[in-house]
Amino acid sequence: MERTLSIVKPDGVKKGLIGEVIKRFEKNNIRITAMKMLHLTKKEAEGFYAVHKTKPFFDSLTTFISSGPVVVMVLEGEDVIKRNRDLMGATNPKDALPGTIRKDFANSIESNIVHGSDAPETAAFEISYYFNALEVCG
Ligand code: 3AN
Repeated sequence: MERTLSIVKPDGVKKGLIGEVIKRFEKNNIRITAMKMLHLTKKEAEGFYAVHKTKPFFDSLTTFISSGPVVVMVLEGEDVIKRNRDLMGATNPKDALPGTIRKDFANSIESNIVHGSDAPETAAFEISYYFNALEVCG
């Protein structure tokens, strides 16, 4: 059994897509074991995206993710890291396959509706960034 972190980003919340994203998880047998809404400060966003600190898009990315409320969730299931990323689609919505969340709803590589951990190590860090052990039902 694997865990991953999902975020409905500020553009997803503004477009009214929280329910749509959750529906896709539930339809695909992905269990939600923790969930909350929060509005990150710029500093909190920088801590979360620290791996991208040297990238040219770091400032813009952290400004965007702290621009409004987000919904963070822990997802659980077999092979859930990959299965969530398959549901999300490619980072750039132009490259995303039909039927994926990003193809269906995202505007750009930055405003791309959802985040999902990309490996077990990043999932562990990202889950612990938002949730303590008591907050994850599992
Ligand atoms: P993903 O979210 O698909 O795992 P990452 O981890 O490569 O993608 O990038 C993290 C976030 O940084 C992306 N979700 C996207 O919002 C943003 N991002 C990635 N590449 C670019 C880029 N070239 N220009 C602007 N934003 C980017």
